[in-house]
Amino acid sequence: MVEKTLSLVKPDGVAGNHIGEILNLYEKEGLKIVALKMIKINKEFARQHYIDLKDKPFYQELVDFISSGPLVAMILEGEDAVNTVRRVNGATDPKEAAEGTIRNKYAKGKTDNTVHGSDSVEHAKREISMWFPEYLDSYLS
Ligand code: IDP
Ligand code: MG
Repeated sequence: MVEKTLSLVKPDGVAGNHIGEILNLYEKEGLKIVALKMIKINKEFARQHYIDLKDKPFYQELVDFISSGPLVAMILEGEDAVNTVRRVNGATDPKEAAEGTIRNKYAKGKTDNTVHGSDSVEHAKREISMWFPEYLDSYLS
């Protein structure tokens, strides 16, 4: 199935100069970058993005981190895009991330783990509509 998914290069990935390498890894997997922007989000937007994790002990730390500096948001499109991005990103904890994955290469910690990828097609739709409302009509129709 051709799908769309949302990926973020988190503030640590931007600060570490890894944007180009990360885009390259996605493109080499055959994923198409169909929307792309750099922004710094506020805490309210961060809380909404991670609303499903609101009861986790690390929620506040996560909200503070993801809103701490500029990040790169993109919509990626391709066959099995949701799972492809999550495979290329690697496990949440960089210590458990497989060799060659983005988190294995660049992530320093469990919170500052360099990238985000939507975890399902349903969540991807929600996240794309949040992060790219300006593309909603053309990309989700
Ligand atoms: P995912 O990004 O691999 O889908 P989730 O469980 O959805 O992982 O968690 C969202 C984000 O919250 C992670 O990418 C990471 O930044 C942060 N996070 C997850 N688990 C922990 C933890 O145990 N401690 C601190 N931060 C965490
Ligand atoms: Mg997740």
